Amino acid sequence: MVVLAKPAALEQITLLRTPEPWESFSGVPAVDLSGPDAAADVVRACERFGFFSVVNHGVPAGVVDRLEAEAVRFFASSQAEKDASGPADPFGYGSKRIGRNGDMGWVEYLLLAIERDALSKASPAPTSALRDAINAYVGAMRGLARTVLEMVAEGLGVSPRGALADMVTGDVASDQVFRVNHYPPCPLLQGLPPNCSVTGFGEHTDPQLVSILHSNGTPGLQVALHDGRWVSVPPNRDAFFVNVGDSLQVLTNGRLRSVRHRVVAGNGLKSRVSMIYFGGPPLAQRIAPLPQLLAGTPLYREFTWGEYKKAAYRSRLGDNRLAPFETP
Ligand code: GA4
Repeated sequence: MVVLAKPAALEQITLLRTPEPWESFSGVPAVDLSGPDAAADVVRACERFGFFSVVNHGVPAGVVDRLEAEAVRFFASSQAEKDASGPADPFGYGSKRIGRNGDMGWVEYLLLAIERDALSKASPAPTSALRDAINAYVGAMRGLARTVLEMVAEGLGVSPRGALADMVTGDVASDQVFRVNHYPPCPLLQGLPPNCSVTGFGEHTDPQLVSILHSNGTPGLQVALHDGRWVSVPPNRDAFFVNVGDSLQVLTNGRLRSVRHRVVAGNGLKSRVSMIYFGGPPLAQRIAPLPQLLAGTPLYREFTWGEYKKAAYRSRLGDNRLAPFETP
């Protein structure tokens, strides 16, 4: 982090030193979901990084392109039109403010609740074209989340194979969230050193089991490796990126660890647009290390997803939210 005199509009947003181009990380595993070793590859990637991309995922490009185009259209509309869908408390349009506890970023977004396979009534989409595009996209993400979680279970030897996937895409209504982020270039960075970036979305881990991200091929996403080093993730429009979330960390008794990640905004020409599906379980779901994965002592005490979610929404973005749930 650098300390510099900065424009007033950035006062509450942290400036970062951008990794140099050679710090762009070529080691993010790309898992071929259609390959014979996919389950083992998924688990290996989850263990090493808590983060990987998936290719040959079967999601039609049209579903992605359609939502991206609708999202671009929405973010290009007037501020008054966008504000009519806000504030994001908890769902709707938000700008710069993230959560309720003072976190700020150079980002605007739509944060929406999903009920089963469609936008919930608590989160009306600004236009019917956007709503239809989101519903089609979320349907595809549920399928992808199911595949990935089944592979995690298979690769770890958890049975039945659907044990984890059912928590997110099973019969009981689960707690799924969908977010579309827009990171415009930051003109206020002009005049500051060229390797200076502004925080788009501050570092954090995702509380759910799994998150699936797609971006429009613009850089900005960074992940923390297990040794604490931050690296830039090379963008790939044709892939989806999967994050291990805190709940999966607990269920696997820490064998898989949630990945700390963040987004930096630069002063380049292109906006970054990302869309993220967060797969959480039903509120009443008990989260505890799975007996099948418990060789020694449990690292976490049991809690419900509702309990964890409540605690998460009281925390700051960068907090270690699992610490209070660790066993002594
Ligand atoms: C991080 C992952 C998801 O984007 C999110 C975020 C949520 C929000 O934006 O309202 C939180 C954040 C996220 C974790 C801690 C709390 C809640 C902002 C924040 C400071 C939608 C989620 O589920 O948790």
